[in-house]
Amino acid sequence: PMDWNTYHDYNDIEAFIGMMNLTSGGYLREEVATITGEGRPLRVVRITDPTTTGPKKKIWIEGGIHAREWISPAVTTFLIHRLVTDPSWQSILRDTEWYLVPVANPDGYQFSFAGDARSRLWRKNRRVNGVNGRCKGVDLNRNWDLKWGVGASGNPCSETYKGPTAFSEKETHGLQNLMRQIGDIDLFITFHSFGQTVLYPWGWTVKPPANVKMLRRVARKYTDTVNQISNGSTDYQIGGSGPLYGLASGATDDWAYGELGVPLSYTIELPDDGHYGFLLPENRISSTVRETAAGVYCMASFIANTG
Ligand code: 0X9
Ligand code: ZN
Repeated sequence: PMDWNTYHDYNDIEAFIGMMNLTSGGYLREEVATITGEGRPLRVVRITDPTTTGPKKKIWIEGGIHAREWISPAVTTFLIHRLVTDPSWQSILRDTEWYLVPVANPDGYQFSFAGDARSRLWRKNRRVNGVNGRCKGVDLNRNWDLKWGVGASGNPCSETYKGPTAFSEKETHGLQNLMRQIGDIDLFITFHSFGQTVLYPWGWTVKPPANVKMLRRVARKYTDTVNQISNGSTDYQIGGSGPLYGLASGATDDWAYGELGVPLSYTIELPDDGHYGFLLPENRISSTVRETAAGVYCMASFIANTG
């Protein structure tokens, strides 16, 4: 069964989704965005209150696009659990529709559980590149079709390999199809680690986006909540991706913002601040997922209550 005191591999997460589906009383619907190169279904769950209809605000949450960032799927699975089982989260489901991708990179994520030091820090998917496939994997967060290629690598051996073409990968291609079908998404968040930052577009340029004021305002709702819940121990910085992390194109957030037109699009770099980095200890999972969920709830209720 699922818990938030240990990290769980993709098999556990799939079993958890199946269980949530059975117990959700029609609140949860499973979709498969694509089948990955290694044959895993890339699962997306939709959660809403099925008894209320009419236009609802749409929230898309992506996790686990980078294999080694294990706290990210911990957060997305915790959000699913809250949305399905916590009575105080039920009312927000009358006005919102959630799409959650617990693990956007199932093959890479599963590989990172192989048990040796080299696989634990894997980032990309597991595509076999070139003729002999000496270097595996495409960085799925450099493969989306917005200014594809800027600040990304053309070398298959690089950690930030952009792939042979934009959307060359089953994962990104399948996810963008589903996102386009769903259409007018109001809030997009992708969870990464580490660094404790809330990043908004753009990643491909240092120029600020048109609605930067609003982007910062809604980011503050998240950071203020997390700060409060954690008694001041988890503090986040807010800024543009390009200025704060360096130019990098082909990420989901820029595509959602620039191509799909999602007005509020964020990359949240989860704890910690760099001491443990990707190897956040298991005894930090529980507090991290709790404070993160509170921050997301605050953003979501703001969305639910505006125009
Ligand atoms: O570089 C990335 O893909 C993200 N950082 S990470 O350390 N988790 O790899 C940041 C992505 C920020 N967004 C854009 N550059 N568009
Ligand atoms: Zn990442």
